[in-house]
Amino acid sequence: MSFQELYNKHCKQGHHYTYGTAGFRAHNSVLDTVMFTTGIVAVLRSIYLKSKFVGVMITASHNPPEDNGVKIVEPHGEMLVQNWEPIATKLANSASAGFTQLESALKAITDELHIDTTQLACITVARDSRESGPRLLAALRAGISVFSNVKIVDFELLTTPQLHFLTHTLNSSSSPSTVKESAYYDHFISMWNQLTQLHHVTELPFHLTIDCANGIGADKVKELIAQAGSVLASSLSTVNGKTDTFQLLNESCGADFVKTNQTFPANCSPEPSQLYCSFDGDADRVVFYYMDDKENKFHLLDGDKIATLLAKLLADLLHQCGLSDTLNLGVVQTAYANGSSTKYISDDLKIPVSCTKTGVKHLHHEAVSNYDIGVYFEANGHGTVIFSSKFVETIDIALQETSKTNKNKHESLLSLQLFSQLINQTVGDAISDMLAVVATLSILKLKPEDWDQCYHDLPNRLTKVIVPDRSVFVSTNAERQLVSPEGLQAKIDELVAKYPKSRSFVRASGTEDAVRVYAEADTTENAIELATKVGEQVK
Ligand code: NG1
Ligand code: ZN
Repeated sequence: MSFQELYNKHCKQGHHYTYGTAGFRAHNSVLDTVMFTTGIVAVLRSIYLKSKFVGVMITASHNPPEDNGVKIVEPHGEMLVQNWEPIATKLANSASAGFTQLESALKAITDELHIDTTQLACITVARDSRESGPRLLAALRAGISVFSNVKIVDFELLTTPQLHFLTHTLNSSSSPSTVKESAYYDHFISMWNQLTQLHHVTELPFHLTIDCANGIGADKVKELIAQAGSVLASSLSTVNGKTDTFQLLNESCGADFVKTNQTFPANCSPEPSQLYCSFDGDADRVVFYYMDDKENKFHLLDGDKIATLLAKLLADLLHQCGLSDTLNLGVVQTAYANGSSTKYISDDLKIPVSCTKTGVKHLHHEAVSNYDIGVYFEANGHGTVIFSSKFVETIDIALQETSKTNKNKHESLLSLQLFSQLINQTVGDAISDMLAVVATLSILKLKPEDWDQCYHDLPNRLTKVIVPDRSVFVSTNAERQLVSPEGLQAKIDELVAKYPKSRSFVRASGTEDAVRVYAEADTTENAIELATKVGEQVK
């Protein structure tokens, strides 16, 4: 089919698209056009990067089943570089205006970037379990097929982090044609086995129930458990794994539901002191929780608790190797991190902590720029740990120099090395993060209550306000202060001053047409009152 025929078949006019925090996301019915143009963008990006594999993931993560979305993955697994986001937006909105507009926008871009569209493009694609996935994938593939010299690796159903990992693996491999989905399981199971064997972990200190949000993570984590062997198979089980009942996706379950409602998901019968976790719809986020044995209350162990647990283990290991002054470790958070966690990291762990704008691409960037070991998590459970090339070289050299007679140091060095591989460094990954947390708790022999003891969350409230135009809410200082609308920040400051230990901020969501209000304070009543009063100022 010609370019125009493909366009006519898949594109509709009239919708306005924006590349948001997590790519394009909307109701599936308006997404065919943007799938088509995202296919084109991926091809251009691959050619621009000298035929490296560029990934395209079709998912709407924690959003409702009828939504969908698409995001582009860079060759080494990062999110699309920010200066290409306007290109993606431009092509989508040109296509939405008409074929001629799309054609001329494409020409303007290829001319400006000197992209020869006859060169080879290499693309990986995958989708989550949504009903609209196959149709949208067809639109995406049509966009890709506008170009004749393309190699596509279609992984079909994957979690988002699997696609990031496999895209990176393909680009690093000398024989890309041999890279299959199994490379993901082989890698993480091998690291898990080596790390836990080194620490003589023969059983977990709890049973872990995984709520899979009825999403693609269910099939993939089951596959991993089945292949992993007895320690995991005997201590892990899954609920909410109905991937093929589309309307159940994220319904009363999943990481977003648990974090927002601070309660157990559907189909989970909690037992005291056992551990639970929830993935989101595309398994790039995870939060943990448990029920205590005294009051049978729900306790959330969110992204902040994950970050502190991992940062503490890594700091201890660095100390045991005598490398605390050589390799710098830091934690990156957003304004949504609970104030108690920030205080605990800096005052008790004495680890530097920085704050960035919402969206993992910002946290990732900050971690790469500042730290040899950068632990970054959003409070909602989206995050990972990244390790610099200096870290890799330093550990390699130290391992060679440390004779096995210094057994403790050798073990700590090896633990650091294995840990850096057990974490999916390309992007936050519910499965890999879960393995890292479970390994840490098993090595340190911690029960859920022990993990929870490190600090106590300040009571907090996150609400959403629908406004006529969220673009007027412009913030600064890592989104903690508003510069517009004029005068609003002063009113927020006035309200905050009235409550002990309080903090509140307002920002426009990057994924929903709404403004978010966050407040924390000394008591739950005060946090709710503060969020309500700030919310009233926003309307
Ligand atoms: P927005 O809608 O910009 O607040 C939400 C989450 C982010 C991130 C993105 C991407 C909160 C408060 N915000 O962003 O942390 O996960 O979605 O999915 O949780
Ligand atoms: Zn997600």
